[in-house]
Amino acid sequence: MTDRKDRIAAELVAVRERSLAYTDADDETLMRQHSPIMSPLVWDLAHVGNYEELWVLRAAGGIAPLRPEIDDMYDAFKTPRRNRPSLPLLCPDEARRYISGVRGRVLDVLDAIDLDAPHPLHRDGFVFGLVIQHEHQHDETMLATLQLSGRPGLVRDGEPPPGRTGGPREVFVPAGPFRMGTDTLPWAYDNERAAHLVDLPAYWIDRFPVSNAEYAAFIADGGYDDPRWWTPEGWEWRCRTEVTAPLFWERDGDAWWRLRFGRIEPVPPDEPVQHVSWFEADAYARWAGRRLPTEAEWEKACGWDPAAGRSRRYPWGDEEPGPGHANLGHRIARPAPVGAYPAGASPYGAEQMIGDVWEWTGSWFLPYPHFRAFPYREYSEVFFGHRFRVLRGGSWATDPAAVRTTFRNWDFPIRRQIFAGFRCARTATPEEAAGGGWA
Ligand code: AVJ
Ligand code: FE
Repeated sequence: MTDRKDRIAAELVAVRERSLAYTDADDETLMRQHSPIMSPLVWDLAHVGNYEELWVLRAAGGIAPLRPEIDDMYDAFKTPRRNRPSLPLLCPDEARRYISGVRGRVLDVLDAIDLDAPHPLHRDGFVFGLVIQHEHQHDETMLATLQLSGRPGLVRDGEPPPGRTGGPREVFVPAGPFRMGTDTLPWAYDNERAAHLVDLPAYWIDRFPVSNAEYAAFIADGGYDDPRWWTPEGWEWRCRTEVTAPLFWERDGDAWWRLRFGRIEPVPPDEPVQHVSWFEADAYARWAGRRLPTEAEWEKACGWDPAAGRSRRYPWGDEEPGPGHANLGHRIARPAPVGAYPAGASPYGAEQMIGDVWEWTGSWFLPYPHFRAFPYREYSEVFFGHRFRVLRGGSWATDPAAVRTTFRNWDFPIRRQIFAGFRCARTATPEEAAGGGWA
């Protein structure tokens, strides 16, 4: 095998080890639906194998279906999440056998194909990128399910690097065009294409994601009880759900505790807040006299290199993420404190844009100019419109293979089980814009 093929094979092995680790539990834990908005873990497990069968074996490899009778059950569109527990799902052992049978043939396809062929699924191993990223995305979903389950154990944890305070709280991004999206990253999704110029007025964006301490100040100031900070839909949601704090937070007098993977612990003040909905993020920003960044503002601050006139793959450059760059790949089971990754700063000086928490943006999930669905409409196209908000940057639970400066994620504005937080932005005053940030 070539180096490129070895690399793909290693990524396939790594993601499968991860999926098996999250499902190394008794059958009852795997078959149960822990929350109506999530699948039983065993559904995710068989689904990633079925997706691999559909795309690598059938579409790219021309191999006849192994188990066509299970396709509908593992098709996310034919079977909504709430119906999944009532299906005759493969039991955990059957699911593990099925996905490992698929995987064996996937490695044969990898061996046989030409990565330089003009075939759009074969070229640069696109179809392998598709299934590797897909499985990592489901692994992150499984972690959210495990968090919702309240089950202790199973989820590995580690020590976060120390945070760092001091220095500016926001960074200035001068007015001007930048190139958004990509035409060249071989494993980019259809929704990240095509690259296009976006001209933005000058703005400020937070250097770090909003911390738990900052968010607690919003709560203490009555932020959840003041409709001035909320959009009408957000206020309606807040009143109907009676939400008064991030998901998994518990109040004890003046102190806050949180449930994290089955353990109760004090809320760490310097950690980026997570498990807030878009409505809460948006309300906080208004309370703080700011707003959420647009998706374009987020991407420019994260990846644009003004000196080189090009976008970087990661804020620090094109180098693969190392442990000093960003909190990715579930090295630890939580966001690291703000300031923990100075080496991961972007050209404009924004930190922790990749990793730690997904960041809500102010934008709806819409297609870029010249969007073309590839390889199927149900990955992105059917979600475009004014229903989903864009999230950027990945979380501690996101694998490096499934995030980059151009990567777009999306969810309903009410969702809180995902590992999402946010940072704020504001439009620069004319004086600031003219003075390079100095008014
Ligand atoms: C891009 C994370 C919103 O999990 O619903 C998984 C990814 N697409 N299987 C999701 C996805 C098909 C998707 N998100
Ligand atoms: Fe899927």
